[in-house]
Amino acid sequence: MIIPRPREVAVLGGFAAHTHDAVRLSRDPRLGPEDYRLSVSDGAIELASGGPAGEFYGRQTLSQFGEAVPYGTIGDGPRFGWRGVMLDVARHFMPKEFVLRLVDLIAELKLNVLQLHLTDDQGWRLEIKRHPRLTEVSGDHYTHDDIREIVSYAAERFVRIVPEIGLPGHVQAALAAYPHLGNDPGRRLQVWDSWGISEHTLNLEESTIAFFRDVLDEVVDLFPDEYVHVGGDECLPGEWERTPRAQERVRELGLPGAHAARAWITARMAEYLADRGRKLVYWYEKADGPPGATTMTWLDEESGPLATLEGRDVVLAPHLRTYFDYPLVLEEGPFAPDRVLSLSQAYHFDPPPVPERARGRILGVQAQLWTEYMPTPSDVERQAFPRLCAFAEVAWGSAGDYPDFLRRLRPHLARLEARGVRIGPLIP
Ligand code: TNX
Repeated sequence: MIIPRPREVAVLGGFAAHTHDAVRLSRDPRLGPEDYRLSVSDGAIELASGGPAGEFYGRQTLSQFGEAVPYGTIGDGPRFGWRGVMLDVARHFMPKEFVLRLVDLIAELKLNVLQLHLTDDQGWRLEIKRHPRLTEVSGDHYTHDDIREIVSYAAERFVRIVPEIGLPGHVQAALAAYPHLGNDPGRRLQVWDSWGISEHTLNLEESTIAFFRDVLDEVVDLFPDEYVHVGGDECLPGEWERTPRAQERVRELGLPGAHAARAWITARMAEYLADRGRKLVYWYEKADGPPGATTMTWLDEESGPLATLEGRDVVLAPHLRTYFDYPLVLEEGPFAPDRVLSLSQAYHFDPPPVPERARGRILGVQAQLWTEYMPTPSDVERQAFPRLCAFAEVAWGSAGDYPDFLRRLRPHLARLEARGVRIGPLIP
C-alpha cells in the first residue's frame, strides 16, 4: 500500500479510523532522527519518532492509508541520508508555484533534497543584486524573496534546497551578460537557444574568480544548506588551449595543461565556500575535483565506489538509472533522445557495495529532471511520475520485489491523479 515501502510491517486484522488529532505522539531516543514507529490497535494510533522528521514521515505513511489504518505495527526509517531530486530550471524556467508543488510531491515520497539547477548556457535564473545583468539577459528568474519562500516552505517539509551555480562550462548565459568573464571579451554572445555543450567557458582571471565570489556570497546568504553545487560537468578545454591569454594564465598558474583549468577554478570555489562554512559538491567525471570535495557520480554506476576510494563523499546519480528526462520507451524521429529509462530500470537501481574503508561515504542517491525537452510543469510531472515512486523506494532503501511494487503503485498513482498530478504512461 505504502510508497516507499516501510522497512518492517506487521498487519493484524481490523482497521482504526484515522483522524489527524487521534494520533498519540511520542519521541523515542533509540530511533534515528528520520525513523518512526506506528502501532495501531483498537482505538489507538501511536506514532513514536526519533525527531521531527521521523514524525513527519510517520504522518506521510498514515495519510497514504487514508481514513482506515490497519491494525498492526510499522517500524521504518531510511537507508540513505541524501534522497535527492534535481530540477533544471535553467533550460526551461519553472514558476515558483510549481517548485513548491514539487516540494510537496517529493516530501510525500520521503525524499529530502531538492537541487535547483539555477544556471546554464540557456539561462541564469537567480537574481544576483551585485550583478543584475545576469538575469536581465535571461528573462524569467527567482528573486531573493522567491528563494526565501521556497527554502522555508521546503524546510517545513524536511526538504533541503541545494543551489547549483554551474561553472566553468555551461556559462554562456553569464557570458552573454558579462563578456569580460569569457576568453574572448570582444565577442558578443547571446544566451544560447539550442541544446548541447557550448564551447564557451570562463576565463582564468582573478577578476572572474572575484565575480563568482560575489555570486556565491549571495547564494550562501539565501540558501542555508551545508552544500553548494558548482557544476563542473561537460567543460570543453578548447578555449583555454586556443586563446593566448588563457595559455599565459595556464603557465602562470603552473597548471599541467589547459584541461587542468577546470579543477583549478573548482578548487578556488571550494576554498571560498569552506571560508563561509559550506561544502562544495560537483558533477564527477574523472579524478580531478578538489581533494576531498563531495561529488555526484552521473556517468556509469562504477564511478560511485571509485570516487569514494579517492576519499570523497558521493551522491550516486548514474544517468541510466536516474535521468528521468530520458523517455520511458525508445522514441523515433530526428530529435528523439537515444536513451531509455524504463520504470523497471529505475526500480532496479541497486546502489553498489563499497569497500569497507569507504563505508559511510555514499551519502545517498539523486534523481535528475533535466528540462531541455520539458517546457512546462505538466511535462516535468509526466516525466517524474511514476519513475520517482520507484526511485523513492531505492532512496529509502526498502525496494522489494518489482511485482509487489507495481501492485502498490497502481492505487498510489490513482490517488495522485485524483489530486491533479499529471502521470506519465504506466509501462511496467
Ligand atoms: C548531461 S549530467 C548533462 C546535462 C544535460 C543532460 C541531459 C550533466 C552533469 N550534464 O547538461 O541536461 O545530460 O540528459
